[in-house]
Amino acid sequence: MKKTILITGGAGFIGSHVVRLMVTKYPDYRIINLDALTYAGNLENLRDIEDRPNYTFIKGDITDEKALHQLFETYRPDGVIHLAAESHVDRSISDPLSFIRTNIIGTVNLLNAARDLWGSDLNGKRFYHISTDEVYGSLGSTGYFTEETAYDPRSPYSASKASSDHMVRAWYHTYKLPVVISNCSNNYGPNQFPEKLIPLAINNIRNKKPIPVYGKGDNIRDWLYVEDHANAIDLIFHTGKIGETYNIGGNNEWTNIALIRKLCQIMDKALNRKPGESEKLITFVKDRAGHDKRYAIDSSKLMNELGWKPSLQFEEGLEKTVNWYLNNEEWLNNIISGDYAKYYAQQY
Ligand code: NAD
Ligand code: TDX
Repeated sequence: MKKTILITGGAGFIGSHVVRLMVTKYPDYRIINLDALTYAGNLENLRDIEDRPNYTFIKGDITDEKALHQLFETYRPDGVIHLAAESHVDRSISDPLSFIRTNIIGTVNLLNAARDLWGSDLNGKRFYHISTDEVYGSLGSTGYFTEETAYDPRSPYSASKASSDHMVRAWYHTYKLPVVISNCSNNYGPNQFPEKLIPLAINNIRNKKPIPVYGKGDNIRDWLYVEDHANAIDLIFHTGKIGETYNIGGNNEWTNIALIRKLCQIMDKALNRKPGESEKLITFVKDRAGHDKRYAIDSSKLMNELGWKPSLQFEEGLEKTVNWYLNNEEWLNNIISGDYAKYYAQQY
């Protein structure tokens, strides 16, 4: 049977990789990409696949309950892969309400729309919610987040994602909606908006501007190449068990300062600069409020039960990412010449 899959947030960073994977790997699926095209949404991310016959883009906002119900009635999706969100921690500190609206209310609207369309006809139906490891809070120097770790979100962003995870589980238990959830660590790769650490640093190094490092640069993140996340999403969507949660991570922990130094080395080479030249741009700035110290994910459930494993070594992934940004300067210049400049001036 031909399936219709609704992907929300497909014009964003991770969503665009998921849309591309689904459209090209499953020509029999009809892929509907619903995205509000906020500052983070960019249809340039999907230019190469936009003419595929199994792909449809719809500009729409998940906070618009009525429009969402109409869309579900019209396209009657069998599956939902929900990525639409406000995703940047620093923006959540200055404007928490937009995170509450999209991440919590938007998610509940989607859950209701799926529940109302599917009713008791749940055969082949699935609602897949994409979430983050930040819901688990902050680790000390040892230990890992597992699927059993208690939720302890610290930022308005992570609290809104934690809340949406709880809503998804509530719809599973209360309305028997066939849900699955995954919580992933920090992603990096092509198409990431340059407010996030890695593309921000690449952009600033390229323009010989200071690289802002929060606090002492000793906070730790676990980095995963975005296509490895997209592959995990494909696997979990098709083979994950209903009602279950899967953690996804790269087993790849870096302090921010060590990561920035590595990036500087790669950029020196790529731009034919003298070794050590880009490192001079490193500038320590005021720490992020409530800055989580360390994230580290235990993905053994996903690896052992579903057979997933990341494909790229970090250095290789970083080089690919640097090359993508340097070869797509127009993409980057279009972003940094718009509202981004205003945002950046307020941040640093
Ligand atoms: P992003 O900010 O790059 O993209 C978000 C997309 O959602 C954009 O295209 C935007 O236009 C769209 N959107 C925002 N509000 C909307 C609304 N109200 N209605 C419809 N569309 C809307 O985000 P990302 O980094 O690609 O993250 C995607 C998802 O993955 C999010 O749910 C995020 O919490 C989760 N996640 C991200 C990471 C990461 O490292 N980036 C890690 C783990 C989980
Ligand atoms: O300029 C910067 N300087 C800096 O030191 C920025 C933008 C960040 N940082 C630090 C803060 C973090 O410790 O780098 C680390 C990474 O920061 P971000 O790229 O903003 O990511 P993070 O806050 O860890 O959250 C990301 O990973 C989990 C995504 O934005 C979330 O959407 C995802 O859920």
